Amino acid sequence: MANWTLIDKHARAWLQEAGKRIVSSFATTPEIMTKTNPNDLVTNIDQETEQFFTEKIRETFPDHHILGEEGFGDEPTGLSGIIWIIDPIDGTTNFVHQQRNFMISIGIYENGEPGLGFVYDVVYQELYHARAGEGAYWNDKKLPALEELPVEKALIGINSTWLVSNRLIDPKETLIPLVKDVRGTRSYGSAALEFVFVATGRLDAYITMRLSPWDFAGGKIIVEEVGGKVTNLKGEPLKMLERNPIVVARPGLHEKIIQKYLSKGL
Ligand code: 2AM
Ligand code: CA
Ligand code: CA
Ligand code: CA
Repeated sequence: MANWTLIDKHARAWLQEAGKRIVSSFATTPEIMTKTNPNDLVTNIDQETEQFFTEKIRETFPDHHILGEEGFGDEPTGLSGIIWIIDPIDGTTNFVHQQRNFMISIGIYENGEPGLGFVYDVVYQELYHARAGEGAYWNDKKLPALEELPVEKALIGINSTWLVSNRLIDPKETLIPLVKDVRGTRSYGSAALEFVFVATGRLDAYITMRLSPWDFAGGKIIVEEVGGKVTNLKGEPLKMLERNPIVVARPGLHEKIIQKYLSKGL
């Protein structure tokens, strides 16, 4: 059984240090590169931050496994043992264009079961964290359990690209009717930020068609600790080592969004 108290202590210290380094990097221009397409950015700061965590973890917990977006981890093929799933900068486009609205996201699992979740806003120094079974926190404030809310009163996070025709969902029968029925929509450009906004009640739901494990691993633990639901579009559990379409929401609202809207397009 993992020593979660010890892991938590180190993870927090490393988050603080990594955060300071990222903020100091604002003094210089980052080196911006593209990955799969011209809008898929990565910078030397994403890479250096992931390397910082992988070095610390390997030094302190040599038997732990690491899955990181930028490839400095060990590309685990299974979920056995303790695995750190790391996104060094979630919201790289925001990092490059805005110097804010990006997060460090870390989810730590043991044999596929949640252990610790961290989403850290390094600019505003706001830490969202959860330890499985012990609740979730925004800095030192314990977050209350999420309550139900009707669709008509909901503020939902959704990227407008999913409302135009795309290869993953037909929006006509699903997302467009949902967007018409809700109170409002928002798009923040960082999946981890949108997850913790659901956990704090600043958003009531977040829907996205394709997230990788590092985008959701930390936020999922935090949302579930306050009673929020995190599934694929059919209400099934996420595959922790694959890309997934995702709906995150308050209890009740989650089921309603799937039944009344998303199931119409499946
Ligand atoms: P990233 O910044 O770590 O890449 C909004 O773009 C959200 O989707 C961010 O959380 C972003 O994470 C994630 N995302 C996943 N795949 C992406 C891609 N190919 N291009 C841009 N953003 C991507
Ligand atoms: Ca990326
Ligand atoms: Ca990401
Ligand atoms: Ca990233």
